[in-house]
Amino acid sequence: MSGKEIEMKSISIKEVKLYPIAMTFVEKLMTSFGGENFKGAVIVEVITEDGISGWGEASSAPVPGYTGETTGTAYHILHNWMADLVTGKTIDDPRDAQALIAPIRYHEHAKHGLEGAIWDAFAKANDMRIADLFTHYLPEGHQSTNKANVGVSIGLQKSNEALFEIIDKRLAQGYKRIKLKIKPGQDIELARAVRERYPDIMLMLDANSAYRLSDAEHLKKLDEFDLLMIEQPLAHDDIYEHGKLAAQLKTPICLDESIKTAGDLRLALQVGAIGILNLKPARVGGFTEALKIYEICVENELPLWIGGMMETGIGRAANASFASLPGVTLPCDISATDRYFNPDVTEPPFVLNDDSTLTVPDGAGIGIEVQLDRLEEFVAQWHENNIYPIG
Ligand code: OSB
Ligand code: MG
Repeated sequence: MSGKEIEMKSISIKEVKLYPIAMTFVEKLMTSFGGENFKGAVIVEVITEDGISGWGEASSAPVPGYTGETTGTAYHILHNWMADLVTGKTIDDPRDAQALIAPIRYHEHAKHGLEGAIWDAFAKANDMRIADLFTHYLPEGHQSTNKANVGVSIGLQKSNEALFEIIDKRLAQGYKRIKLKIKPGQDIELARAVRERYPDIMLMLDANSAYRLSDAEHLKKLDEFDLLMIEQPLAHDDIYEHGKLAAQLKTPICLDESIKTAGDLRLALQVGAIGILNLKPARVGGFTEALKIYEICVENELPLWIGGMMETGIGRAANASFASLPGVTLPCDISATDRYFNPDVTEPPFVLNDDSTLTVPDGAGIGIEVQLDRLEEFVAQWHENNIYPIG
């Protein structure tokens, strides 16, 4: 019997609790749009009538750099608008949560936080892993592999020596794919130096929208470094010009910021703007949209990996679960817990396996435990530092 015939138990949402938090990073991530001193997030707890707690993470940063959202806007939208749309509702298919919150336009990270908590609660109510719940809503044959293939994302550094030191450390830890941030002035020569020192590593670059189409000649120089891909070279809201650039580069173009919906991906495929997709459930407003996008990638044989927003263990566990699906074909930006936080809000930590994978937790839902005392400490840290004012 296929999983599809299992009768699912519905959940009724009694309450939504919000925890705006600030945490310190073990290692910051400097990108072409800047860096953050603190990790900001709004942790979302959905409590069901049966007393089950589901956990989600709205992981927008304190500053509107990567997306127009901030941690503050996520709190504002969740607190004043979004929580009410699901409170008191009964859900017999977790994909229906997307429609309940659809009257609110944009605010993908906020939506992902609430939707993720509902997916977790629903999986727990049905005593199954969130990874298996994803499989339930996919065509036959998309069982979790129980592991996520992962790499690590390294920020811009002050010197090549500082960069080499971090790369050495990450390779020694066992990461088999290295992603480096670039920006104008820290790009071609940086890639050359790294490639000379590490001739055989799986290497890719992420520009976070730092270039224009008129930089095509400059970007073509990257073709000689055998890069796995270049991520989001052009504008965050562009698809058309990425198609023009892709026609001139040998290095595959991976889109990140540009793809916020399944429709965006269809358009990018149509105009030849995309060779690889970085899918972040947070960027596309949750797992329901992420599953639609996953299916489009499978149908089009588009290489796919799961990106990250430096999530706490809550977002990380869900992302690792999604990344264990077989249509995810390239190493993901989901590193071990010690690359980001010490301590995290969850236990146990994610530890890198020898084959550069993370193991999907066995437990129901996201499969790891939220540490309420630590959560409260990080809420206090947010209040004390007024890191992302909401008023
Ligand atoms: O562009 O992929 C990005 C982190 C925050 C915002 C944007 C990006 C990133 C990363 C790190 O590159 C991914 C991670 O390890 O979580
Ligand atoms: Mg990126």
